[in-house]
Amino acid sequence: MKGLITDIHARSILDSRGRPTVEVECFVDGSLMSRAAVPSGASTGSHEAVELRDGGDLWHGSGVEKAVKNVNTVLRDVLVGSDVSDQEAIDGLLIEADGSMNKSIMGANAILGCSMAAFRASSLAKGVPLWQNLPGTWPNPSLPVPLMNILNGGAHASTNVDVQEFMVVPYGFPDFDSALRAGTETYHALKKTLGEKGLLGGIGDEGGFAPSLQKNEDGLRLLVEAIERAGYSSETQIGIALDVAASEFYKSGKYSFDGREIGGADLSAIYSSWVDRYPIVSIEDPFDEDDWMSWISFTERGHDIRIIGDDLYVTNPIRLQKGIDEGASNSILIKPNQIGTLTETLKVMGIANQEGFDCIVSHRSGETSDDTISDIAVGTGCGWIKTGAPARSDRTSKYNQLLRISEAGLPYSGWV
Ligand code: 2PG
Ligand code: MG
Repeated sequence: MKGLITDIHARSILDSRGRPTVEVECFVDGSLMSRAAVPSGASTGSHEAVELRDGGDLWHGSGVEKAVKNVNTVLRDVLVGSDVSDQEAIDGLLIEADGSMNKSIMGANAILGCSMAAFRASSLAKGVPLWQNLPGTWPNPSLPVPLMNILNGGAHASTNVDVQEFMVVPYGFPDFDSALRAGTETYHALKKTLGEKGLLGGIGDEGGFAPSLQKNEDGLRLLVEAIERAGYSSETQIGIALDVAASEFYKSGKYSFDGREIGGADLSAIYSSWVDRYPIVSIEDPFDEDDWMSWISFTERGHDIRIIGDDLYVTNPIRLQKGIDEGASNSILIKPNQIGTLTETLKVMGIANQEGFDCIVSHRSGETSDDTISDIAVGTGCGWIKTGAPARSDRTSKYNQLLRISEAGLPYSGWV
């Protein structure tokens, strides 16, 4: 029989923040077929699958030698001999070899590296692009609208800005290429504006600018100014998405926001006033990951925006089901490393689709040049991808892969 996994090999490489991460190679029928690298978060949800780190002195505790060893011993042994095209069986073996509820034994970083490397290998073995090789049934493939994080705060920058991500969303364009260009021109317009205001300092973890601001709302004003300065309409062409990542500033029932300690209802009121006055298309993690009541009552307000659960759902089917049942949001962020295998990631997207939730496929703040998420966003036809600023190779690798895929003539998702 052909198409069998004959070897799996992992090593530790560096991610975009200069921390170790896992890279896995998958060999099929004796030849190297592909490799995949695992990303890593900074504002991680506490309910995510476990990323195994070594602790100790080396790499200040962030080494991944244990995860690498798990791949090169236990996981390699269970995968060798498998049919590389049977992703569900491969992921089933990986889950079984770990045996825990949260992948804490082998490490979600070890497991996801194997899962993605096998997926990439199977596409190569079949000679089809990744986006055409996703297991399952999906809406028609399309080029996703990018959520481009051009102003970084929160855990991704060393500034006073509480909101983690201010993103531009170029939805009003006929194709992906012109949307990407418009978002990128807006990024450069923002740079000019920040320079003129004496606010141009460093860059955050996702390639966006990282100024200190008097108030969080200033970020919204700056983005609208940049959109218009770049020559686009903030009413019909480019909107704004926020990732507040509110778990990062929540403690003992209070949110520490703009220098004040406030409750969920006060924070909701701030968001509502922003939605009324700025072209906001989505807000991610507006509240803490376990502050379900605030999520539910904000969603009940019925704003015509996407309310996206990231730390809330951690790409986990049980938490997503709770959110669906309780009306906690209307959209979910999808990060493969939060759950640990491709099969489970797609399962969560399937549940979301069925329930009318939108899926936004996402990178992590610690990334590599691995661009698998671009193909996942296209192949599932989900319509949205969040993958940072249009700068730094760890971010542009995803945009550049979308440019390559766009040559296949797929439609641009645009406003949906
Ligand atoms: C997020 C992500 C990616 P991190 O919160 O959505 O932007 O950040 O990877 O640090 O969790
Ligand atoms: Mg988030």
